[in-house]
Amino acid sequence: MAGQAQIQNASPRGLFITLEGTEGAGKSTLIAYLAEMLQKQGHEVLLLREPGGTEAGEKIRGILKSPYLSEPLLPETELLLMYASRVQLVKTRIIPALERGVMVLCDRHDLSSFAYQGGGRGLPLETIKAVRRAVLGDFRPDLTLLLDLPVEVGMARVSQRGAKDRFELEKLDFFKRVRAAYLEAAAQLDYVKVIDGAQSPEQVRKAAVAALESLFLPDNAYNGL
Ligand code: Z5A
Repeated sequence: MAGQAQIQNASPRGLFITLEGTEGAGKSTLIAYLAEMLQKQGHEVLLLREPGGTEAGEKIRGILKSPYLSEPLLPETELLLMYASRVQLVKTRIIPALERGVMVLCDRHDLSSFAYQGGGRGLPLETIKAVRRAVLGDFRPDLTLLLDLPVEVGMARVSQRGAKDRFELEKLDFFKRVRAAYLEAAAQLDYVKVIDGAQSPEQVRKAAVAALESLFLPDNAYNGL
């Protein structure tokens, strides 16, 4: 961490930074590094994950990840549970923290729904956008780091883990559709920065820090948030 550029936020409002990617992309690894870096630089940091992060959200996470449901969850049910968890987190944790100047880092957010429930499960994007608009309005991250890598590489990284959850039991094709949907969405959203997640951890960290620094460049649309 020596020699790291100082991430300065001139505004009293905090920044909302989210990490996205398919399984084993390295989100949890990177988010822990970024949280520590920002804390060492004197920022107050709130580390969250989706689905989850609140009492209700963690219970919803349990339902969503359980491989033991005797009746399959409909894609629509899955989508609404994701947004139920998300809106609870955004309104009770994220927005109040941003208003206090806290740097909020979240492992997955909205883009996951477009990738998994849209690309993976095949729900129409208009349905997802309508749910999003209804509960979150215009709220969105200041920066999303999408760790992109071939799904086989991510799967190989996590292959030694024990019992699989409901998502991890999906086939390769599902995750390929998820990856494609992520990249398609990223191409249309200027706050999403795609990082090659197949690089070494050190290279991934450098690219992520550069993206954070770019939030504060004078010509950046989000400068001075
Ligand atoms: N989901 C959804 O469908 N819709 C939604 O709206 C939301 C979520 C919000 C949550 O799973 C599931 O919910 C998720 C999508 C769905 N399911 N899937 N798949 P989760 O939170 O339990 O799991 P995850 O988000 O997929 O996390 P993960 O599998 O642990 O991946 P990761 O956090 O990106 O990876 P990691 O733990 O940082 O790294 C994995 C391993 O690779 C680990 O051993 C590291 O040491 C190693 N690693 C990390 N970086 C590198 C590099 N650069 N090189 C080599 N090795 C590395």
